Amino acid sequence: MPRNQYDDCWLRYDRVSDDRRESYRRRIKHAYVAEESPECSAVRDELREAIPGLLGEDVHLWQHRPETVDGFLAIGTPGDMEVIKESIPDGAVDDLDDDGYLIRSVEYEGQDCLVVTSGADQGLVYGTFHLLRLLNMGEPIDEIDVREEPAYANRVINHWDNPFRRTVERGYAGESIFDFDRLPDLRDRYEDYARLLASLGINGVVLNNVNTEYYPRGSTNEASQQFDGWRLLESRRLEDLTSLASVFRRYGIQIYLSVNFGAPKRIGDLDTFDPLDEDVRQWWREKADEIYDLIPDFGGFLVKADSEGQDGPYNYDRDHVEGANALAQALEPHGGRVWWRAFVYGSHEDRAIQAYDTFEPLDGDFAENVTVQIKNGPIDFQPREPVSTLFGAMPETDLGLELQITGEYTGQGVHATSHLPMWKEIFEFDTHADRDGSRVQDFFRGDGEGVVGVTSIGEDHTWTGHYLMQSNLYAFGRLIWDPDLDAETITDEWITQTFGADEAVLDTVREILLDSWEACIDYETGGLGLIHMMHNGQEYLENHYYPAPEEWPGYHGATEEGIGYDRTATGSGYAQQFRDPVASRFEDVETCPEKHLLFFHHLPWDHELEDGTTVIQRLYDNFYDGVEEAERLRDLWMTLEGKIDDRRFEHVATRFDEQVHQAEKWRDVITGYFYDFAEIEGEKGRVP
Ligand code: GCV
Repeated sequence: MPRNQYDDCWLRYDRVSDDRRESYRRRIKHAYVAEESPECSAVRDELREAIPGLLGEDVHLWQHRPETVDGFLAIGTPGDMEVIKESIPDGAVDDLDDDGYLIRSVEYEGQDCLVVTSGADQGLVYGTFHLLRLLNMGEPIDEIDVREEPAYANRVINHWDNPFRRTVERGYAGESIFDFDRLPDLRDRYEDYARLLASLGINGVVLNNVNTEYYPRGSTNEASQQFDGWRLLESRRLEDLTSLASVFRRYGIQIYLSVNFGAPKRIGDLDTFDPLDEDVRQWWREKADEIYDLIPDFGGFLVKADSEGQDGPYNYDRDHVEGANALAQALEPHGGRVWWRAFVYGSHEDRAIQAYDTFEPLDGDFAENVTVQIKNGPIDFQPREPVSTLFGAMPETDLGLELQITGEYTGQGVHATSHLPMWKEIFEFDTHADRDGSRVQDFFRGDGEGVVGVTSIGEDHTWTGHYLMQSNLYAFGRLIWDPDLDAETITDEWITQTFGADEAVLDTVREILLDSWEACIDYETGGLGLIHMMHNGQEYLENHYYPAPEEWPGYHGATEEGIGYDRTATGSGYAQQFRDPVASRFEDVETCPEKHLLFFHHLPWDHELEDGTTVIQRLYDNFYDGVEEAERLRDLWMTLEGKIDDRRFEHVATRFDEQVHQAEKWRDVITGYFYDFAEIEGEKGRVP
């Protein structure tokens, strides 16, 4: 049973099998944990939580090295403990990152021990969670020798939570977990959330939505404003945040805020927010000083500027460098960082080319503590997009990759869509840009760089609105700790910790998750690179769920002659923003991969693909196959009845029915829409 009214996710700590229990007991029933830091107190709490569940008995936590017991677990830095200093070779810890750690089974003065060590307390938290993951999965620990460091220095979650209203933009799991109005009062849920994140190695959380202001369509009236995250920079709100920061601090997680570029005017008493105005710059400096007095380990600011109604430097004819650097100079004395988003619109008819056009010329001009945060694709988290052309194009700038954990366009937490295969595809993509490796995953490894994920967390008892979608949060954290982990390994880890070790459950859930993304691509887009065919409803927070290709003719380009968007040199030129050989591969219709074909090319409906099938027939086929695949995944889930608890079984089963229903709807609406243009019947009865 979960210890709270909400789910434990992968930190279930269920009783291990009897044979494992004996070997675990020998080294873990007693634990000796360094005393000093907040992180070490979190480690102790986690052991108190985990070990009784796993072993069925309490752990004995020692303040001093236990001499009278047979074996024990020691967690600390070499400086903390003699046992570690003596059992880990000199220097083994010194060359680790602060977040890195070692886990070793050692013999110490005739005792069977287990050591978790690091050069810094932060690494001890990660090392402990790693060990607990092994126990949760029933892995052997008698001959264990682990050395780990994260691939990226910054591993950050972005919340799109709207303070004081408790809504979450593109969140599908109920209200925001953050009750900003009641801070400094804390909720149990904050700590459990921090535990979940730390167990994955996440080290930063942006607490609020990048949209810090929002007016309903057609209105600019202050009183009608619906989002007011900008208020978090008010002095009394900052004071409230100190308690939340202290919860995350214990787990080595820094907090950040999304800030409104117009804050000097909105919150301060200035009549301008021009980034080159000295009073404005001073205002930001004083604000930063105030924040760091309260929260010394504050991470920094995230900014969405000059995009979708947010204020920015363009208000004063300044550019993004001038805007970002004004905030950066204020944070710099405190070690803080500005994460400046590259998600911008502009005058171009093709939105895809905008970010590159805007940001690439600015390479080298951003301050050292600015990171340009770039979505994985040039449009907006569509089920599949080619990667952003900015990756590899700004060698003199710190870059951050923004991924979406929540599923704005992949079923909105109702459909079981694993994003992990998509992320692997993105990470592995070879840009042929000149750096120490040219895959997308190679561009974020500097100290001021990293990967961020827009989260799906909410008040729902599942945290993510769907039990299976917890896997996306898990996968995000594990992948950005180690991008070389394969999708099967990560998925298996999640399933085993979440549902137990039953082989049938493991095989079935793995198949569902790993096949789910391609299914979603097929039934929502037809699998040839089309995007953006969803309904843009009036309810801002709830739209983008249903199909409505008629609302976006400019994105899919359907006409009586053909379909697709010409992004080659004769069209918008997006293909040309890549380097060769990538540019020429996308440019040429013969070499462009089928999965991106209609993203880059506008083709006649009867254009023949390599196997002789026409474009329209392939679209029909893929939409129909997508629905059949959704049905197959549902049927697979149904085989688990009785093999997992009823609560989770029923919850997912109900959502699968809705998923199949929606998949049919997407198929019928979009194939019907295409048929009206093409007037070509589909083969095999695959016609609307
Ligand atoms: C936070 C898309 C989404 C918006 C989101 C925006 C962004 O437009 O639909 O909800 O706003 O991207 O990433 O800033």
